[in-house]
Amino acid sequence: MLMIVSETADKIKSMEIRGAGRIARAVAEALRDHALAVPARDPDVFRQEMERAAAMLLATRPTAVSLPNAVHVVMAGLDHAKTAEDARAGVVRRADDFIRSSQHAVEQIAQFGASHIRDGDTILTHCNSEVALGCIIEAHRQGKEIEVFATEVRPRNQGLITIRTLNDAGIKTNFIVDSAVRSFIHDIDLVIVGADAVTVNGAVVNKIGTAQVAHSAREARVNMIVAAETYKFAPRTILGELIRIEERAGSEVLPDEIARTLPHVTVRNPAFDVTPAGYIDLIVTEKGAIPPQMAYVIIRDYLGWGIDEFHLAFGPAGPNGDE
Ligand code: RUB
Repeated sequence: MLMIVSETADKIKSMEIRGAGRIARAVAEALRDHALAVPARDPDVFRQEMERAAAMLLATRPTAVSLPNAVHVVMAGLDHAKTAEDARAGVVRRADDFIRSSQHAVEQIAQFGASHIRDGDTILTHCNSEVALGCIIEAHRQGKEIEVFATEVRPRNQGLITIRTLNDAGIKTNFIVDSAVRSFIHDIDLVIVGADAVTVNGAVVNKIGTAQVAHSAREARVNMIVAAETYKFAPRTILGELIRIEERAGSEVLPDEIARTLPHVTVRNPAFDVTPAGYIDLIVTEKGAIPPQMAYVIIRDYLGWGIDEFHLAFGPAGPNGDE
């Protein structure tokens, strides 16, 4: 019964499906297809089946907050349903709405983001972000003469996907190793990256190396913008919850046969890092561009989490019991 869901879960774990936006849409699709496949007529049994599927998807990768946000949005289709048919219809409708609005958000951000790119700009991007690339490609489509520097993105080489996409769009692109960012930063007019999570204090969690790129950009006074749909903002950071940074197998960095010969060496392989709000000029969302310090407003107004829910969930003392 969980076939569809476990296939999607495996693809997310193996990174066949990757990138925070694509992961979110795949999860919504899997929950929708699962809802349609579950024969349950009893609403409680149907709910349990859906909760099992949601748990399986949530356990795939820990960092991209678009995943739990998509699950939350779709599973809300079960609320107030008196019959399994109502619950099924609620899940399907919410999943379809989520997928549609996610695609619309990507297009909208491309428009807003492109307006921050000037004719003649040289742009640096890191990793492979659908929305960041959307901004760059839209600027090119508008006829702006642009050039891109794209990093390799060790250890998984997502930069290869990026340069293929840029090449296919006919955009002049330079491919560099991650450690060359500092050497080229004075040739760059604007840095654009995506996000896996944006916390309530405006910090951005994105592919490992983003924080180093941001540091170089700040030192060279190059602006850095982050392209992120509102469902990449992390509501639970209001409650003090931290974003978990995924640490992946050391074999992605150093082959096991070499690692075995080095018993005193431990390979560390965090997949993401945190760029503080102070290094980011703007976050471009589908609702418009905001300074990172306004992240709380997005969480409250567009994800429906505010200080009231915080009090409802934990009482005025907050999650740790401190006033
Ligand atoms: C992908 C990554 C991307 C964000 C945003 O990491 O860090 O920059 O997910 O991507 P991984 P998008 O390859 O480990 O999933 O804009 O496509 O959602």
